[in-house]
Amino acid sequence: MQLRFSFQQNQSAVYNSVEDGDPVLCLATTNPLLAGSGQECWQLPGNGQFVEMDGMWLLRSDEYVCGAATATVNDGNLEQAARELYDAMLLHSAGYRVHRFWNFVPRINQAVGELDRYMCFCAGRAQAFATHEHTYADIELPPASAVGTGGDQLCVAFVAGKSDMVPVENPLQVPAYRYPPRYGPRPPSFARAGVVSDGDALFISGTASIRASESLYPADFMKQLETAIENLQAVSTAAQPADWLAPGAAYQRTVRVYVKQPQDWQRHGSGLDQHLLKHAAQFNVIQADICRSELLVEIEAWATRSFC
Ligand code: 3EB
Repeated sequence: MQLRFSFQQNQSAVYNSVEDGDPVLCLATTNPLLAGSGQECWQLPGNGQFVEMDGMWLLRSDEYVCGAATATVNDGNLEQAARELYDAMLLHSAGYRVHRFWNFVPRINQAVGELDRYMCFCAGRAQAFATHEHTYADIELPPASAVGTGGDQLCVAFVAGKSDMVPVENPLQVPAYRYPPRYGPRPPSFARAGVVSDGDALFISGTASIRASESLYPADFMKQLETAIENLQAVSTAAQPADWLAPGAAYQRTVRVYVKQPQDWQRHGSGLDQHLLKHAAQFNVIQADICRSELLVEIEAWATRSFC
């Protein structure tokens, strides 16, 4: 069974199909592709069954469940929609451990009264986690990413498994779930990374130019890229073994880069090509707004010892 992301599509949507007998759950988004194949595949062991529940498509086997959904949102209903989608994901992953969440928020930087859409999204997500706090205390939150997308579809996806996932924090950053209130009434609910204990896999959340809780180097793409990479290295070091992302290591890597302004990638992307992407088994660079308007780039990664 496979969870797949497909970028630069005409509209955001969830599709399911069977390819050579293998069930594929696909989240398509409109985010333009700047480099890479345009697809990211998460091959999961087992032969899952499709189930549709609460407006969400799930693909489920004994060992794994993944899910994806979209919901039409506007300034008025985004918080509630985020809460409902997270309620559904937490409900339908019960009995498994969520290893990773993904979020695409339409016009993520747009102001909503005193707040912005990302803060509204965080509020709804935090409310859903609060109702499941017996399973998801702050220190047990899974890795995630949350970036912008076009149109009006809030898109979410998750992977959960029976094996445990141990969250990892970045010593250079305040845990996101402890961000001070100036970043929004409810802090973001995610861990910087996670190690799947028996799966030999490391998930690194979306990682940007943030130290402690402050954005560094507004308007300087190269410095932001450098800071994001230092953060990637710091969190990989915190997750033992430290060499998960090193070029020669025995891991297959999937890297996804979100770039706000395509011209930044065109001018400066080659540095990243050498540094990180050249050694990746699959990678995509897609255009997306980042959750704080001053941030220009965010990088996430997934390293596995055995790539199916
Ligand atoms: C940050 O570190 C940058 O809200 O799920 C990165 C990863 C970011 C996940 C989320 C947000 C999220 O705060 C943004």
